[in-house]
Amino acid sequence: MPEAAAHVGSGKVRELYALDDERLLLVASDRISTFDVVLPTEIPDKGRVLTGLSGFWFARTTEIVPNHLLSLAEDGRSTECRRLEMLPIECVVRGYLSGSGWKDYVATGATSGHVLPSGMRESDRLPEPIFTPATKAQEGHDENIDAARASELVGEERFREVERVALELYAFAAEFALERGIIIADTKFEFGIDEEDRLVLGDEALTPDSSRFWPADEYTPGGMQPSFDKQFVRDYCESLGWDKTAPGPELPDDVVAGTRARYVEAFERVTGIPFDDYLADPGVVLR
Ligand code: Q0Z
Repeated sequence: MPEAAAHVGSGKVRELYALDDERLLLVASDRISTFDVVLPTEIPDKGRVLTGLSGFWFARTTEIVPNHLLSLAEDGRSTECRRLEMLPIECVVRGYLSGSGWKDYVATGATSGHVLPSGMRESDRLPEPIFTPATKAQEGHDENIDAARASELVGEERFREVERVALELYAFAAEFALERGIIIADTKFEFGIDEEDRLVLGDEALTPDSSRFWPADEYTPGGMQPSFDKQFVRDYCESLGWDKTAPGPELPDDVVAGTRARYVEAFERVTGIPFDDYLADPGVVLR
């Protein structure tokens, strides 16, 4: 990283630096969060898996929408990107009924204004994918909002554009991943606007941290599905009877190794590229 890069933001597991007025460096750490708490134990190469997967999707979706990626750094965990004016909404697409979508449905029969068929079970596939925007909460959880509220926040024309683009990105990626044995149940995109007023896909995209990845061969609707990547961590934490407040527990070596293997498996299944090839040259995911 250049000496002069100024730190401009921290996420739970990522850091953001300014390279200059037009460029940012997005760095994915090996930290892992579960039940909204960052754990003291890292998962080796997790940040590289997420950065490589995002880069892979960015390279394959440019015909749907331009994105912020300029280059992947040699370290495999850092993305040099264009600085955008980020939209103030989370652009969530759901193909399956889970998480806050399921909660909303149980309470009201709808989520983000989409009235859903009666009798749906947790994790059921939706009749068609739906766009369920949410506010960006500074603290606590994002709140799902309807199209009218999202349109107030970004403008009606921009809302229609992000909805169309987000649904198109999800349809492409969900079909691609399902052919490789992974259900992308839902995903969150973050878009920005460039200096020419064009919509640009930013942040990370279609990773297990911004989406629910489920193993397709274990899909059993009617309850919660195992997470492709984090299930060992969740099961271990549940076995401790931890109250899910910070600080979280240290992870034993076998849970770390099993979780790292699942992240690497997700990378290799989706991309078809051996992870060692990515470590040797991150640019391999862009070709
Ligand atoms: C992304 C975030 C992280 C903390 C701002 N291309 C862009 N242009 C302008 N802003 C952003 C991006 Cl990606 C941007 N975030 C989310 C990431 C640490 C916050 F690594 N915030």
